[in-house]
Amino acid sequence: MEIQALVDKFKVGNRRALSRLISLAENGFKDARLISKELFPLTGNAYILGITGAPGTGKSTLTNKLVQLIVENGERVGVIAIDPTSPFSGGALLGDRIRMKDNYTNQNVFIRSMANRGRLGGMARATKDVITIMDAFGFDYIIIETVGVGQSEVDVYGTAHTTLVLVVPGMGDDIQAFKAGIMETSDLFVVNKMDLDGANKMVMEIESMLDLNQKVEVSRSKYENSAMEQQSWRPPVQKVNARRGNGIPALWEQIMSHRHHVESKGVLECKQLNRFKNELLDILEERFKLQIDQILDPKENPSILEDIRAITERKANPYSIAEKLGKRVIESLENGA
Ligand SMILES: Nc1nc2c(ncn2[C@@H]2O[C@H](COP(=O)(O)OP(=O)(O)OP(=O)(O)O)[C@@H](O)[C@H]2O)c(=O)[nH]1
Ligand SMILES: [Mg+2]
Repeated sequence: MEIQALVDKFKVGNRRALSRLISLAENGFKDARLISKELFPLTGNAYILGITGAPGTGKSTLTNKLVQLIVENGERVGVIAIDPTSPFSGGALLGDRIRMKDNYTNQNVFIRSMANRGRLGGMARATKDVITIMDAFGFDYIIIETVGVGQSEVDVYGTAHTTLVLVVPGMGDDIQAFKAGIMETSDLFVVNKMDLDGANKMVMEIESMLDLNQKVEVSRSKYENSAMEQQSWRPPVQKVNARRGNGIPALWEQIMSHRHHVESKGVLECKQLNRFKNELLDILEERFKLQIDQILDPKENPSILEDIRAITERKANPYSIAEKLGKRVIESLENGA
């Protein structure tokens, strides 16, 4: 079968097979399931970096610099750009490609942009499959770049080992824009564009926010045990100029020191717990949703029309019909439909 043949090529390092498997996993739950079965056992070696921040803060520029550094260290890196500002035409995606061009043909680098199909959880189930596939391919690092708005940054934090949040000078005035959540979803703050006025002010504002945050009760934490993580790790704040590369080696040292923290203090177990709990939720949601869609589709299930008629004629109520359909969803899941 096709997937098996691709997997065989993938295992000997064929990049086209890598690309193709990613597309298959992105496009279909069933293929994703088969691919995971083949490739998941090969994973667990990649270190995952998340990079979030508002549009235009320099995430792609920074990613490019980190990619260069990783490759210079003799290691391999996969990049996932989630929801570039304009996914299908011109703009950001093209920009991303141009900025990342130095590395584009390099065998040790693989870059993939993906649109986040408006899924509930922000970062799609598919993104997690792409991580699995890249990890199995043997990348030492996987960098996930995503615009830090709403759910996606929380989702990245729940998946990555180390999450960087980018800010730029001038954002300081609306420091309130840092929702309470951002403190809990950052391992490291990067003040990019340090060549612009106000970089030091920005650093100070973040530091004082961190001071404040340490006093906030830990019970608000969205992540199990993350209170413990947060207590023993105060996110450093690093100034950089991602365009010219200033501060990048220092930033890398901070990342490595967070990596050391993660790997040495049982933090990894907490991260894994959250990460795979989220992944299971994504898979289950999608699995159930597919089945529910089928049962509500008159082409797949003509009797749904009678059920709805019964509701419109007030012979049944929506809850009783939903209960009946729910049982059918579970039956069809049990039959492996
Ligand atoms: N002055 C200055 N400009 C920078 C720096 N880093 C990046 N830029 C510029 O900021 C602009 C946006 O950079 P990107 O890397 O595309 O930002 P992004 O966060 O990836 O943007 P989106 O993916 O669209 O959200 C580009 O014009 C960069 O050249 C910096 O350190 N200083
Ligand atoms: Mg970008």
